[in-house]
Amino acid sequence: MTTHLTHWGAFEADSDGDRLTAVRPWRGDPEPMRLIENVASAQHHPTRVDQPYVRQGWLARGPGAVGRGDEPFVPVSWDKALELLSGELGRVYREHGAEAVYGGSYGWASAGRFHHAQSQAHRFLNCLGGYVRHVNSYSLGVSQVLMPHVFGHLGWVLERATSKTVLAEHAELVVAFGGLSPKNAAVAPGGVSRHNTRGWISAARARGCRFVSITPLRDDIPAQAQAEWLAPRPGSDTALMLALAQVLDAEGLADKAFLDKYTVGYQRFIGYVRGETDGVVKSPEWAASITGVPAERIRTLAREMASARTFLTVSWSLQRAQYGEQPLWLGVVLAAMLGQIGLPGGGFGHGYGSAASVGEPAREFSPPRLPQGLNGVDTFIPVARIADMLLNPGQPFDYDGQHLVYPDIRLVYWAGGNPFHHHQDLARLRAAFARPETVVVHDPFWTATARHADIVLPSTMSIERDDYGAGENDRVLFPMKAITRPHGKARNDYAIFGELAERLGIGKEFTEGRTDDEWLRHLYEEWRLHHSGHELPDFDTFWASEHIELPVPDPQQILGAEFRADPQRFPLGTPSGKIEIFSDTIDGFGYADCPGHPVWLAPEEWLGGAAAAEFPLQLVANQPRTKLHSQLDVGAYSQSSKIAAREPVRMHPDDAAARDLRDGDIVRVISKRGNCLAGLVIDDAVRPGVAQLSTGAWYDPDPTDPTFCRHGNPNVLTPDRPSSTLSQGCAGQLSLVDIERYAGEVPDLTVNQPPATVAAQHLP
Ligand SMILES: Nc1nc2c(c(=O)[nH]1)N[C@H]1C(S)=C(S)[C@@H](COP(=O)(O)OP(=O)(O)OC[C@H]3O[C@@H](n4cnc5c(=O)[nH]c(N)nc54)[C@H](O)[C@@H]3O)O[C@H]1N2
Ligand SMILES: Nc1nc2c(c(=O)[nH]1)N[C@H]1C(S)=C(S)[C@@H](COP(=O)(O)OP(=O)(O)OC[C@H]3O[C@@H](n4cnc5c(=O)[nH]c(N)nc54)[C@H](O)[C@@H]3O)O[C@H]1N2
Ligand SMILES: [Mo]
Repeated sequence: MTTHLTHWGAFEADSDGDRLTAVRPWRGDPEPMRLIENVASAQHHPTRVDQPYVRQGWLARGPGAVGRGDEPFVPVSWDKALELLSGELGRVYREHGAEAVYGGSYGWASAGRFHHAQSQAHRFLNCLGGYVRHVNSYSLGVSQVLMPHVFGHLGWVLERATSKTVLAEHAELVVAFGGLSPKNAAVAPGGVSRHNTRGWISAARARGCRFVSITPLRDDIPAQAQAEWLAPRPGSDTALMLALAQVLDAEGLADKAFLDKYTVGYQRFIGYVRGETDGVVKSPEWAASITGVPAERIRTLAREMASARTFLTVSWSLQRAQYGEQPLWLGVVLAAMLGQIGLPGGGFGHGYGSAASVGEPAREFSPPRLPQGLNGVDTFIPVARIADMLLNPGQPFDYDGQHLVYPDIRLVYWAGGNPFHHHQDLARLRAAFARPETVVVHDPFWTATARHADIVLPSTMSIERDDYGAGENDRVLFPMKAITRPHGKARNDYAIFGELAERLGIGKEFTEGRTDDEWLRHLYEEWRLHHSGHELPDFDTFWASEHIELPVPDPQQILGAEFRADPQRFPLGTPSGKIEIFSDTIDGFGYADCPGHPVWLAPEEWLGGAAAAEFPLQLVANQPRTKLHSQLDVGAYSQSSKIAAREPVRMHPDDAAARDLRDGDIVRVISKRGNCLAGLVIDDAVRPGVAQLSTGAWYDPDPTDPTFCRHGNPNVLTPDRPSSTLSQGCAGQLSLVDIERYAGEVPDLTVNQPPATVAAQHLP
């Protein structure tokens, strides 16, 4: 048995050289996840890319967008593909410069430190002179920008987050905005060794800790929590939080001493809460009308929070929405008003149910990584502005106090991500992808993005190559030995970039003369030398081992403990060094959609607004339970949750009855931007008025209508609208929709088969 690491956990497997013959969870994992079942079942699926392909029209006519996403592909040899691609890269860099290449290549790719596709792509493009990059992530686009203004660098907030073991021992009340989703905590970037969500929650509960889960879905928290479920209208948490602040203030429950010593700007904020600035007291009654949560429960919850050791956590999903700054900022403000930041079991957290890494104590140092080199281009975009960039070259936009301009992109290079999964308003993205002259994709699978490319190069899966890996904040470093040969003619991204680099005359810079095996050994030994004060085994010993453990200096860490002890010596990473309840910096930007302190701003699409008259259901497009994003959607576990091959959509029995819908119906989900098919699951775990359709179903557009996805990708429905001018982040979590029974004959899917191909000799 060989041990292997994925973003969703470690497993052990046997193989016959070509396929995995037996798979079982890594024996060290106390709460293994069924997502590992997707790997073996997807490996040789017909949608694996078996060899290089070039789009017919691009091959026949040269660079140009006409036919992209529609035309068949021509299988070509590796030699031919690399010749064409190196020629095209040479042309674009020569004629238009590095600023014409978008190489952000956002996406999760696979676990493994060396073969990390995005790092490989960045290193390669940097050797060529650079590329237009992206900043921030789809995950945390708001948090990454907001937190440094109000609480400190996000890396610090996440890495130094209070340990789950501390919460298990000390918290008396956990108030979880967005829940503590066990499906999400299955995953961490780079891998998870020991899943422990149910463990820490059970331990806390056994000690009498109470959980309040504030979400539209009852199952956003494990049953072990025995949580109270409050379900405000999605997008209205800000109002609920303001009312909690109002009660704390009005009843003298706010910790004045803490606020004086550790925060700035409280007076201006609380003036707004009291209604001094706009004449509206943000009372529980006011919030009840916005959120639908009874005023009395808001009032009593505020009192309970003030009288217990209370931990307040905000999921990442709350910030992946229009005005996503507000609930996140208020989470910090409420925790400051309770005065428990830096105390065991109290304070603030961000994403305890969003990823396994949050609440794992920080490692003393991180595992080896591939150096990416230096980017010769300064131009960047906030990651979720991709369609805006491609559609609006030369146009100005604002971001975090900066005035920026969109570049004129001629070539898009993607390795390790799937924008036709992750971006919003996919029909608009398709129009944007019709702008560049050339689109290049490396992927193991025929994803929708690969189908919208001109040159498609087959990458290996991580089980087909040697690597090593450890997840974010995870103390276990695993050797990840190849378990099988590569599928078909697939190659490692490193090998592809290495060959291209040779042809482009930058071979030495890119490879430094090393094979992949030599890189693994080199990076490891360099890293070991760098940390020579620690007992790290040599490479051969490590490679022969099952895993090694990295040192963790403070397993019982508490976010903000040093700051609490000595705010002068350990200031926060904010301009004032304190918690900024009012931010002069943000106020100075003058953005109407994110003023200087948190406020209630009604989103454009929510159940309390005018748009709900036409589209009366709030779609929650959250992360999928049976896969990671779009990865291995053809795998067995992902397929087991489909209904007639469509992605499941869940809704409340009352909403189903009002539409005369039955469990298992194929329905059409409709928004202002598009529509998709889905299989109906009726479930009272969903708040009335809400529909849940997770992301991840591979986009299967109707050939005559790209706004219609036959499979159930919610991103044909979601708006391509930024969180705010401040962060320009992804706001894909929420959208207004309606749902009806699908009247027509249910069309076949095509995305579960490879795209049409034509042989080279049939070219015009
Ligand atoms: N509506 C809505 N949309 C969302 C979200 C939401 O909440 N709502 N969430 C957003 C979030 S948080 C995220 S992080 C994004 C995720 O978006 P992505 O990270 O783009 O999604 P993945 O499906 O993980 O894409 C990774 C791709 O890499 C490929 N791959 C795997 N291993 C390798 C490799 O070794 N080499 C190469 N070349 N390719 C490889 C996989 O096959 C897959 O196609 O989605 C975002 N989209
Ligand atoms: N199984 C699995 N796990 C994953 C991933 C995956 O694809 N699959 N993706 C990983 C990635 S990249 C990321 S970034 C994280 C994302 O972590 P999150 O962003 O936290 O995850 P989501 O599933 O998008 O949302 C969590 C829950 O928030 C609730 N919610 C949505 N809108 C609102 C709202 O307005 N108010 C309140 N109170 N609650 C709301 C929804 O009920 C939803 O189930 O998950 C990671 N974990
Ligand atoms: Mo994410």
